[in-house]
Amino acid sequence: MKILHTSDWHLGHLLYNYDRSEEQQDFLCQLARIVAQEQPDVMVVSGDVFHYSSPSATAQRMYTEAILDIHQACPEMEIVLTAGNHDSSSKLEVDRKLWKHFSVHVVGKVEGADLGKHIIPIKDKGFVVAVPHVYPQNFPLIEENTPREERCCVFFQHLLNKVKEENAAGLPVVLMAHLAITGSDSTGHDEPIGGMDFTPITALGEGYDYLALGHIHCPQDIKDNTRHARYSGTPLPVSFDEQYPHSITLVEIDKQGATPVIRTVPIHNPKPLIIFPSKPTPFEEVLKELEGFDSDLPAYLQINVLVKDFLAPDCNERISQVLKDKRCRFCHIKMTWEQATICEQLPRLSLQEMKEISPTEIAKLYYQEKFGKEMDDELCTLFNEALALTQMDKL
Ligand SMILES: [Mn+2]
Repeated sequence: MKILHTSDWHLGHLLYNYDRSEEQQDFLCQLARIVAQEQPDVMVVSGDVFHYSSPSATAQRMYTEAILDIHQACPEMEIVLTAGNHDSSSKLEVDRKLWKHFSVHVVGKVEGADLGKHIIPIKDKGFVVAVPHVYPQNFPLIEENTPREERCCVFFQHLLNKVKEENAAGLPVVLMAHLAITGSDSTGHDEPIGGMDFTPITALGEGYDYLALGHIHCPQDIKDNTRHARYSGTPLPVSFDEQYPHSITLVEIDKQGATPVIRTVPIHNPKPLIIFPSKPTPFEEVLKELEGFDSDLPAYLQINVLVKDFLAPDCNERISQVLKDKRCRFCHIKMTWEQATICEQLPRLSLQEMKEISPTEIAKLYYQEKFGKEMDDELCTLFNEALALTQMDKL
């Protein structure tokens, strides 16, 4: 079985309010060309098809037309799409029945009553077990009295047991999931408040030949002695932190139990996300260097500024002025302080120590760190007055 594995398209994503349909459309065309050339048996999209749970009409049209084009590029190929945490699981399923006519299987929701929808036979080649994103507390109850924290594990193993019954011929099995696996590299990833939930790979059960993962944007193989798992990563960067090559993954599995042969096909981004300059640089120098920036490159720019005391209030306009005849787009300024700030210093204090010193002491520490001298009496008095006012508010 030959599998094209991709995920995290984030269609409709706006980067600092800039519309990205052009490069997203470009990626989808590249994908259709890869499909035409490779003729896979199945294409799996492991979640985060859209960036917003209510995608714009443009994003939805782009999706529909692209899936039809991809289907045309290889009519024999099955397509399996699952919902990620960014997608609306029910909206993705709206056209579920319609898509079946084009060999497209959309799995948005997990419902305890219909487990059959997660198991998709790929002609006489193999099986795909498609699991969309599910919050750990929301896995359905399969066996009576299963504690909540074990329901994920029971659910995955139940599906894999079910596929085993159907798979008398011993064909390869691909499992799809959209979650963060313990031990995966999530550097630069947007973490939700309260941190990311990590699931050990063992919780996803046994009985598959390849685990096609989505959610983590950095492409990577998951190291495990007995299992073969991979994040295909984003085909296009979603943030400036994704400074690594982007690709889709092709997997070939001869037979059940065989080691999958994995390779990647790079995706070219016509509008790269560039951190400029590569190292934090004082603002006036940045402006000079920007003058020499390639006028024809339609890149998005994060401006990397080294700040001594403060940034002038007109710095955004001055950058825009320098870039006005160029094709690149200014997104934002990333500031790096020349001196370590209190944020880097204070973690040395434990929570208990923080509680024991007064707000004025913390302010003095901050001032000392930031400006390299002691806070003067006048500033101390002002600070105490402001503090007294906020405390009166609390009463
Ligand atoms: Mn994602």
